[in-house]
Amino acid sequence: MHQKPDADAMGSSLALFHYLQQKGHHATVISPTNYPDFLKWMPGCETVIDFESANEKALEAMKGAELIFCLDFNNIDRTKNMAPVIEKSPAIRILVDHHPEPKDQFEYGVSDNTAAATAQMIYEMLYKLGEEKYINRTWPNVFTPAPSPTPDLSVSPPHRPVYTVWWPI
Ligand SMILES: [Mn+2]
Repeated sequence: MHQKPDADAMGSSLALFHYLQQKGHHATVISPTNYPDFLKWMPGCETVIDFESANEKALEAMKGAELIFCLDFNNIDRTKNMAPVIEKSPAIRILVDHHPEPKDQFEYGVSDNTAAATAQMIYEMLYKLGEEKYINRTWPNVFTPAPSPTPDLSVSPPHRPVYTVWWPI
């Protein structure tokens, strides 16, 4: 996720985290910087490592990574001090993002500036993979509108479906 993460950066990252965990993978979410208190309600937020305040722990987690998912940014520079570590890592970098004009810095990925949010792309990706059964209450409410919506929201075409995810209570 990008530095000073917003609800979409944090929500999409935690959503993918919960999915990967349920599939038996070892996943760690690292934020390049601290994040605002209003995001701390999201399930799993307490496990997020702040690259600046817990630098050694973050570097240790990145050292063994086989894949680095780059969510909600189009340029590694947006990860501030984490950027050189991501760039030098032997791990495969996978982009999932809705900002226009992604840099050629990722081995794989999907960039879709018609999506209202990266979280929407994560949902669609899992749905298309037939993995929607893993979307459950461990997920943060990834479709909560960000308090400060990005300008990209205004370019989303009106026909693009926006989902409401329900689960039994
Ligand atoms: Mn964002």
